[in-house]
Amino acid sequence: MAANTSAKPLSALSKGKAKATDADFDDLHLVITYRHLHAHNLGVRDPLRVVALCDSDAFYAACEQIRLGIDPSRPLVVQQWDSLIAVNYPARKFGITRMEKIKEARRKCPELVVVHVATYKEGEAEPGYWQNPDTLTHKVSLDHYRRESMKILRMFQEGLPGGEIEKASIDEAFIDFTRPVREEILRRFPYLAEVPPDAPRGIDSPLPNPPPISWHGLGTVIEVNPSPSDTPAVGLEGLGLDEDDASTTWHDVALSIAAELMGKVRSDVYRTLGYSTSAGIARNKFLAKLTASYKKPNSQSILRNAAIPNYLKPMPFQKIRFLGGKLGKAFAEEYDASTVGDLLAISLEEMQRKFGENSIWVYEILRGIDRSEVKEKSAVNKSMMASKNLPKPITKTVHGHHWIRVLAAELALRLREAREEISAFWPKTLVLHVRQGYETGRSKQAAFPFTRNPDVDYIASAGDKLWRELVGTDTSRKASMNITNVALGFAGVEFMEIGQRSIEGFFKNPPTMSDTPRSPDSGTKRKRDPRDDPQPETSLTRSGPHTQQHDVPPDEVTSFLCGRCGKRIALPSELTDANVGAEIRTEALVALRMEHDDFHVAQDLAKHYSVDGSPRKIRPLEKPQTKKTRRRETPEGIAKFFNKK
Ligand code: TTP
Ligand code: CA
Ligand code: CA
Repeated sequence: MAANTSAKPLSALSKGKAKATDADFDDLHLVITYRHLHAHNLGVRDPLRVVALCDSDAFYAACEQIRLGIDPSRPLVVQQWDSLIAVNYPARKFGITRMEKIKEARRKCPELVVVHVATYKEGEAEPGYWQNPDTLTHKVSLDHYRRESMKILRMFQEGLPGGEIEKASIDEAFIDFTRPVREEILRRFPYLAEVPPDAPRGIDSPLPNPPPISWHGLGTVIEVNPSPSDTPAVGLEGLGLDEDDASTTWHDVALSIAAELMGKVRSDVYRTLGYSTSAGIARNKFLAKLTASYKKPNSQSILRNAAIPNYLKPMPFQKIRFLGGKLGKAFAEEYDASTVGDLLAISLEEMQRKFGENSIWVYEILRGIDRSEVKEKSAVNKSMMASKNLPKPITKTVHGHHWIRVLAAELALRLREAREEISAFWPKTLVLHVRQGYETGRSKQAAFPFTRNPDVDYIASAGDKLWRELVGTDTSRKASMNITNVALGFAGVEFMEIGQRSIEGFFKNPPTMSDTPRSPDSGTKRKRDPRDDPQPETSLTRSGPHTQQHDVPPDEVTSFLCGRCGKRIALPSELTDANVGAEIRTEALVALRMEHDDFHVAQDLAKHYSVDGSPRKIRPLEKPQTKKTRRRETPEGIAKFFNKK
């Protein structure tokens, strides 16, 4: 496919309101000009934009394998209670999956190494790998994984100066390579720095033809015209494919440079820390994420623009995030379609007539268009929260102390680590949140006075005080207490200006705080992969003054608080960009809630068949709640596919 000359004006592309044309994937063939190359602020409209998603392979399993110094070729799984949460690749060869029970996994592979995830236990300041941890008394600790994850992220940050990096979950990050790659293009091809005097359209002239690219050693280049039987196993890795025909574009050059940089930092991570990773490199976040799973483990794949159509067309569209639920089903039924290709025949007008204005989002994603930005998340806005879903609810106030201590141990550890990282880090407020049954929960907060030694005892005693205030001390009362979740956390993190005033001095005049008790989640939003942490453990990210220009307005709802697990579930960052309409977000949020509810059902089922042989009652699905979203009227358009049972 030669780069054609039917360039679409950038403005049309940026608004996302471009009229549908017959030529799908039109914007893939944008002619790249000197203006594009020399501009520094095209953002998501940049035709030289390159984004990667790098995900660690079998992450928790790798963390344990490395921690224990186990031979990486040995099959290993990570267990949480009686389920598996991570399975390394050698274990996958035995057909073991995350869905399995431990017993079944051991049956498939008798030499399986099984490591139970670390847990907090009352009376211990540190999480540990105890014998027979029990969900009735212990709490999962993901601290080790979080720490290892930070080490990897730091290597990315150090190894990729100039690249914007967004931590997307505990084991993955998006990297925007656009800026460093542009610099490298100008360094390698200095003749591009000046517009030639004879260029026909001045700065708007197309760049000269790019040089041929040797993809050798850069990863698996997804084929432009794959034969139907093509699988990743017969990719083009190592073939030194020289796409020196007319189809090579400057965007391919950009991808190849990003692949070089990504490959280098991946191998540094592997050599230094031992973690193998898989990356996808493409023109935007959506495609980078898809491409990252093209070939795993320990691999990177590159999706050239020219390869996008044939890569997407055979893909079952219901695999795309947010098209997996009722909306996807409705599309499938309405158009008798199953693949992306099937839906490409549907015009934007037709889609919008049937599914509402907002279906432009679907229309675009099917064509590989995603304008969400890679946004570095500032550590400055962090607060932290430890939470435990109680399989055995608390029915007596005196039983709160056990969990307060367990949660306090986690907070003490995390606070200590945060302070090792940033010594000026100090939380202003301690928050306690409890939930009974399906209620949203109640919370109480208090100033958290500074101490040099914020240990378990210190935090637990402040937590106990909040508990007494929130839950009461009345042991005689025949209160029908049924607390199913307890969360203790820090909010309102301060960064003390050490040097300007002493630490103690700082706290003599504590900043005034709102007296209104509020949920630890109100006014917060965070990004997380809800699957990354099946144990309801929450860490909040507050949107403060650092909120980026393109973020949605702070008062807009971009997340919800799950009434079951107390977790705040947030929209993926692709959807929190202001360019994405508020309506889409509302709908996506409802979809997300359904997805999350499904996750609980799966967990309930797993519990139901627990090895202790006592089938437990499966709770009914919570009705998807729309009241937290801003939309009050009956949802129209694609929304109705998300919130009707
Ligand atoms: P994933 O990246 O989804 O999976 P993975 O890293 O184990 O394997 P892959 O090589 O296929 O990427 O999740 C990262 C970690 O998050 C995983 O190691 C364990 C945790 N996790 C859970 O605890 N529960 C879950 O349901 C999922 C999906 C992940
Ligand atoms: Ca992973
Ligand atoms: Ca992941």
